[in-house]
Amino acid sequence: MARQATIERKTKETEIQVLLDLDGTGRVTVNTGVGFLDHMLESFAVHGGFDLSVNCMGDLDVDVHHSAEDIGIVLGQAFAKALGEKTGIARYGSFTLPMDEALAQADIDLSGRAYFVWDAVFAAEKIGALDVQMLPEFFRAFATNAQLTLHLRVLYGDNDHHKAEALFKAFAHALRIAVARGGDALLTTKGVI
Ligand SMILES: [Mn+2]
Repeated sequence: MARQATIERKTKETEIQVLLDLDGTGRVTVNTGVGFLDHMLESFAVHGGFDLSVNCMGDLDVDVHHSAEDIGIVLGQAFAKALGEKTGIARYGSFTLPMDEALAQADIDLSGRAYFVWDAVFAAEKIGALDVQMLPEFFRAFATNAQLTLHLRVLYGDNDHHKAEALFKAFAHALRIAVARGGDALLTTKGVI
């Protein structure tokens, strides 16, 4: 069965369309109005092996807060919908990814329970037009709406662009491992995840 989903969400702050295919080939179209966020989401899709289309018309005249958070919400919803019943998936995924001097780590359990742990320090307040404070907000929104346990760490690094990009790529690779299908079993003693 195809593991794909389309979600549209419209509020007074943002209007977002997301198309996600977990078994894609890295076909990516991202237009959020925030260049650095486009760059991160494109990296996420390519490294996750996903097809991804994101369109966001947000109130960027206020700031990037609503757009970044709401994209996290809709992406998380699309992920949960695309993943479906979880039969046969690896469930767990961990990946440590270097980018030059920076090292980032992502650990995932597609547990059905939303939990988010963030351990990262950045030097600047912004990367491009993206407020660094919105990085954990984006990932928290994704984890909450996808109902997954997500731990993200930057172990070390100097350059904020590298640290953020290493995080998105580590997240993508960990997710790719967790959603990989290997059989018909549901990896739980509980009967449901
Ligand atoms: Mn880059």
